[in-house]
Amino acid sequence: MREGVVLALSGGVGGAKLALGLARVLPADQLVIVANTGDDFEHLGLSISPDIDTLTYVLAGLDNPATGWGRRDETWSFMETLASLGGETWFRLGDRDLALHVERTCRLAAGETLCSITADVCRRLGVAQRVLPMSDDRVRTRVRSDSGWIDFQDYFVRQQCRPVVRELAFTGVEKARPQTEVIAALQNKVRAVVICPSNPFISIEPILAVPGLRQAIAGCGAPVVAVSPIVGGRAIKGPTAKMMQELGLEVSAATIAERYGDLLSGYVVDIADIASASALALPVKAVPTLMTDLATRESLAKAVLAFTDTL
Ligand code: FO1
Repeated sequence: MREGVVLALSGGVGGAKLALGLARVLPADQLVIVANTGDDFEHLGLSISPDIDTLTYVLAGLDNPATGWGRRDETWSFMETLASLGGETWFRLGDRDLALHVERTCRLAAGETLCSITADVCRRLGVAQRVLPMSDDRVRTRVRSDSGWIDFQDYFVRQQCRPVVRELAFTGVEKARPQTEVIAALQNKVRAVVICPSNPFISIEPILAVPGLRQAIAGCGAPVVAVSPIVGGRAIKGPTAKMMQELGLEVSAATIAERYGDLLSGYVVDIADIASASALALPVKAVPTLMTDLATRESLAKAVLAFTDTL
């Protein structure tokens, strides 16, 4: 087994599931999770980082199991009162979750970096793994639909992924610097880079688009393995399959691997998709990839790590 840390790239609810599986099978100091920040946005005057928070809550065991985002055991007095005042309530902010957004907003305004704030929140919530934003600079995913460009959360939440996606853009990414701790981890001993089963277009490609990051991953000397978010030709959650159709791509596990191109050393697909992936010119491992509970999160993590160790 190769020495070093496992670096996981994650965004959204699906990615956080495998991140939790990896966290349960690896010592905390051997797992570094790089979070997508393209979903971040300013809303109600607050700086909101959904993919960082989803990862943090899941690793802290505070996540809402029904939605995958936000906190469990929430109360909604803020939202109810905001509604009575005519405020915008399409993006649901629970009372406890709200405190994190307020605190992050204050600390960002005081000049603290997103990475530093995230590390402190993780420490306070008892998360021992490192959750690192892909960059401390502002990157914002936008979607071009038939009625023009819209911000990601407007597309994803307010319009519930209804608009047809013609194009995606990660505004600001050209000027974004990769988070220094991510680069440092990649220049240190790396056992494997795991691309979690997130939506590639909105959760992983923003990370790979940060200048220098894709090259640092490709050059880290460790295998890079992606886990397919498509199972049996379908996306488990979210707009991945719909986006693929709208972008004119075949909805298959193979298409995702082709999207990542020569970055991949190997690819993990669900048993249902082995035929689709068999035509790929790279090592493929077929295992059950549906993560319905803690045991399947752990077993997938173990299978992925065992596979990376063979590459
Ligand atoms: N997703 C929704 O579909 N509806 C919501 O009201 C919502 C609120 C929300 C609040 C905090 C947070 O961290 C995430 C939240 N999400 C919500 C998820 C968010 O849209 C993420 O961007 C998705 O999980 C995709 O990454």
